[in-house]
Amino acid sequence: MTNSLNDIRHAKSMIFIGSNAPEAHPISMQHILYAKEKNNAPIIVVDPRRTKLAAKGTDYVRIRPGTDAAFMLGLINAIVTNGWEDKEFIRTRVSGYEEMVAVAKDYTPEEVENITGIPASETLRIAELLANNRPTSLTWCMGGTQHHIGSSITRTFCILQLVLGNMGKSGGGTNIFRGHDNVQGATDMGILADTLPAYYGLAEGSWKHWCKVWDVDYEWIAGRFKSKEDMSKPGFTLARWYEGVLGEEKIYQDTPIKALVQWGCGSNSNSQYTRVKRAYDKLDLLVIVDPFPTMAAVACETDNVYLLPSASQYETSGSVSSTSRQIQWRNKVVDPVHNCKDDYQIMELLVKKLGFAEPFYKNIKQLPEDITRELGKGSLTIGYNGQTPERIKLHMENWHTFDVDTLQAIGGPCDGEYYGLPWPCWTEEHPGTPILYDVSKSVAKGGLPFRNRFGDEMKYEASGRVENQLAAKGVCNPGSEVEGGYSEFKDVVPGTNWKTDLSQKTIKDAIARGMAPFGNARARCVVWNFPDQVPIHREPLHTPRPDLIAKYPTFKDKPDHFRVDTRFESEQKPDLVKEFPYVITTGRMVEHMGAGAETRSNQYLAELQPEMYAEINPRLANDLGIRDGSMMTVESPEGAKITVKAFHTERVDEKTIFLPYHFAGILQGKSYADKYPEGTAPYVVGEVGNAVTNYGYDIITQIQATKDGLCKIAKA
Ligand SMILES: Nc1nc2c(c(=O)[nH]1)N[C@H]1C(S)=C(S)[C@@H](COP(=O)(O)OP(=O)(O)OC[C@H]3O[C@@H](n4cnc5c(=O)[nH]c(N)nc54)[C@H](O)[C@@H]3O)O[C@H]1N2
Ligand SMILES: Nc1nc2c(c(=O)[nH]1)N[C@H]1C(S)=C(S)[C@@H](COP(=O)(O)OP(=O)(O)OC[C@H]3O[C@@H](n4cnc5c(=O)[nH]c(N)nc54)[C@H](O)[C@@H]3O)O[C@H]1N2
Ligand SMILES: [Mo]
Repeated sequence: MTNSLNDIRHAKSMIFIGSNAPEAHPISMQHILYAKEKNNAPIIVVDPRRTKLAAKGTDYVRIRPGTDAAFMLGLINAIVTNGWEDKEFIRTRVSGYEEMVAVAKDYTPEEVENITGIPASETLRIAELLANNRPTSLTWCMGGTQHHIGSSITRTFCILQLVLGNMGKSGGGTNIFRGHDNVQGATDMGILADTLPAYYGLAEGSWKHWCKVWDVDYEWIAGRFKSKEDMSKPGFTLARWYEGVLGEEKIYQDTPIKALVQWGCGSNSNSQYTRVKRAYDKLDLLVIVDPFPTMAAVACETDNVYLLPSASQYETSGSVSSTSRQIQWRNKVVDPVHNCKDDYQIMELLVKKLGFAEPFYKNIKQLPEDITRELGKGSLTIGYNGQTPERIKLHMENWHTFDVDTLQAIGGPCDGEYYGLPWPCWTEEHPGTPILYDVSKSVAKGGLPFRNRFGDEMKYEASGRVENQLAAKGVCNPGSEVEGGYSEFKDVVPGTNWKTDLSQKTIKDAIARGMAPFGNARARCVVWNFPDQVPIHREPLHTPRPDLIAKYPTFKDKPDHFRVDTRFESEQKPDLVKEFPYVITTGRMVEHMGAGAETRSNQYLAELQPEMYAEINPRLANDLGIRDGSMMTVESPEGAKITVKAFHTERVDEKTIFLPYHFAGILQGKSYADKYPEGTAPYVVGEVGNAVTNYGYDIITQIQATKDGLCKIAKA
């Protein structure tokens, strides 16, 4: 999130794309509805389903799943054609603009109508609405990401905001509502297949940086890997770990995966779950660390399964990072019940047993404070160094002194600081950065320019044009020594840069000179190392519109994509829609969480939503003889079939089926309810929705495409 939930209160308009906040982020609604009432700000909802957010919105745009990039490029086209772009912002702070506009010019409102199903007049109307109501706060969630071109789609959202000049401004920004309470913290910590903490990547220099932070010998760590090459090679992702076990697709490591530790993972969250289940069955060892036994624990046919019941968040303490980049301290409410151990204890015991405790724990004396300290020391890239446990706790104790509109403390011990010291918080004196890329404040007071990466100049492949990547003259934070763009800071301490200088002299030096350690550059519309340098529309792999494949084909197949071949072109079969004529999309409801192990075990929530179902349009249902409340089947092109209750609703159109993915305990009709250890079965079991989600993964991140597959349905 570039801004914060609270900052949405300042928006003059809001656009939500693939986000259903009343169900998935109910707390955020207090700010959204505040802006609607106070500023008369329109709420534009772009979603294939007429959601609860659409019900609270002023404008609802029904879009065909997976076509948001086309809609965004269409909005940009309409904005530029009418001269509504923010010319000064673009001239001074954006790069690759000409190259991007050259792409957007093909996305006329009429072409967008053909691709997305949104009437051309609607695209023009929404463009005008955004142009007349600046700044717009733009939010996207999983409806924007879970597609094979999810990374391109999300880039078009950012580019739209650049074109409108809505970045770095209160009430504007790209505000991606994150998932779990600490998922921002988990991402920042590097729980990904291709990065060390704080997005340092896996290159040798990154490992050496973290080895210095951890105070362990680099060569010793390197010796734990098969080879240095292996050490720098991204691992399997969570989306496709099971391919490493099954060995049915070509994998890029010597031996298959034999043991799996799942730590706080609900299991039936994986798409193509029947394949996933086969991988569980094939494992030699499965360890599940979770307060609840998950679907994996009961459906797995392997004998060697260990359930380590961990304590919950209420039984332990530590720092967590919110969607608004704020760090908060979570206090223990009660001691762990039932002799459970908390996650730190389980990890420490495991590390001890494996013989790594001595090198890794030598500087961790006070748990969990020292973990926060260690992370802060190394996470210079995103400015986690100013948020000491002492400062975070002081904010928690004095939260009543912070203003709800600005997030700034008014008087008291945190006077002038922003709540939760939102990162980057560069030093122990820094107040935190409430809005990213805001050049109206000094860097020392929480301002920031755009970051300089990949050099100071760029030559565009398509046009051959060379462009300076630094911000134009005159654009800088107040008090900046250089009155315009500048490169990132390096060699203040010889041989280091702002990201690797652990003495933090480089960062302090930059701030003392009124400058940002990472430079002052332009936001890029062209990313040279992505397959689509300027994002474009590509048809979903399993598309209901095969006539569009020729013009908007998917990518070539991608070998060794996180250690496994990933199909694109060879999976985009034009005839599939004949047998599987309906679009299947999946998502959330407010009463259940994720894979549902927790919420289906809560008697009150279970009572509110006791049954797996499929949303189906009444016209389609009636045509197929499927009565409201009767059973229907949903079948995937991969051959999985589930039977669920039909829920007639106009929320979905006549070609789309929606499934919640929170249910488990039953897989293709087979119940595992009796397999739960005594007294632990959830109140509610149901068919795993992910059994019928389709093949498909993002070309960059490999996120699973669970929002735009095809299916076949029938009366059960
Ligand atoms: N109660 C509850 N709250 C949760 C969660 C939960 O499970 N339960 N999960 C948390 C997590 S981990 C996350 S990531 C967030 C997710 O929060 P959201 O992303 O808001 O939730 P979803 O229901 O997955 O998807 C949002 C919307 O995207 C729409 N959509 C689907 N395909 C498309 C498309 O192609 N284009 C567009 N524009 N829209 C599309 C869906 O119809 C849906 O209404 O929620 C978090 N909050
Ligand atoms: N079809 C479909 N599939 C999806 C999605 C979708 O929209 N559609 N969304 C995807 C998204 S965005 C996400 S984030 C994933 C979520 O997928 P998961 O992360 O697998 O889902 P959760 O149910 O949130 O899993 C969290 C688990 O952590 C456990 N837990 C809770 N607290 C603690 C703790 O303190 N310690 C430990 N060790 N465990 C704890 C819970 O009991 C639960 O089993 O699902 C993905 N899958
Ligand atoms: Mo998520």
